Amino acid sequence: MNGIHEGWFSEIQDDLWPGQCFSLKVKKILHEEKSKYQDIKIVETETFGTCLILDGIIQCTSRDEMSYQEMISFLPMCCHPEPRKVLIVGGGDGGVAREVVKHPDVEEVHQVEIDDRVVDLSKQYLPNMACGFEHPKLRLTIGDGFEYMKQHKNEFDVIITDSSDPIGPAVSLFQESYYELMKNALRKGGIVSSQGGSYWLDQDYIKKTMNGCKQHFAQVAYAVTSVPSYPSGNIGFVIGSLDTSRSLRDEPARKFTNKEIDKMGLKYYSTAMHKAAFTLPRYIEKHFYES
Ligand code: SPM
Repeated sequence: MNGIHEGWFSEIQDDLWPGQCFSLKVKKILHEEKSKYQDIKIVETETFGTCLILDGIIQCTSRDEMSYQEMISFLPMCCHPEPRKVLIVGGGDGGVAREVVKHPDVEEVHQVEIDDRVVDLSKQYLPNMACGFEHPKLRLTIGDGFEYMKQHKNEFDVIITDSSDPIGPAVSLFQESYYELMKNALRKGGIVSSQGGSYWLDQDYIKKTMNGCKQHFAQVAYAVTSVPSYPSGNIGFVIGSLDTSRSLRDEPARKFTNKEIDKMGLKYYSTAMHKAAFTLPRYIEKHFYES
């Protein structure tokens, strides 16, 4: 059972999104293998371009990946006044690296990804994302993010965790102990941004993750973006800051003009999108911030 039936891939996950599934019509299976860590599938779809699927869950499609990769990267980088050194945990397709290196203040980007097969296959089948790995600012380590951070204390201005969903080994990336580890790897005033789930599906889980973050960070906020190929069509980021001088949900510390945005090649992120991302439906705002 590879999730493909009569030419359609269906993302069925009874634990994470029971009773619903998103399907994509598959033109061609480009690659399938079981790496040391996960089942990897890359398919060419009829309408969403090339799609990377890990353990039966869509990670990105070439049609809509930019909304996730730009927002998980530029939201924290623009909440920080001067993000010079950035760490990416996960992100094996290279799309987050591709975005982070665009910020003019960024001098060094370090990335730690556990599965070298995802990196190699992305270079082969997703070159528009994996181009992030070729940038001279980027240093990639194949290894475990927990171990990497234990050895790199007080080093980073921004840490971005581009993980899969909280099931199996990725669960630990949503827990309080992970936020403690990230806090220790940050410099003064540092900011973290992690894949946080969708408020349509994971309201209580997001609240729990935010509470874990709150134990170690002066501020925590949730920002949302729209990704049509993810279940429910939206996904958010849990953002934590060690800085108390400005609110995460106010104006960004760094504002780019639309001309600068276009020059960087950003398609989704803009200062206006940044501000909008922190605006949540009233019942969600109450649940996340007032209860
Ligand atoms: N670089 C892109 C990798 C994407 N990582 C996050 C994938 C999450 C997919 N599932 C979303 C479900 C939301 N509840």
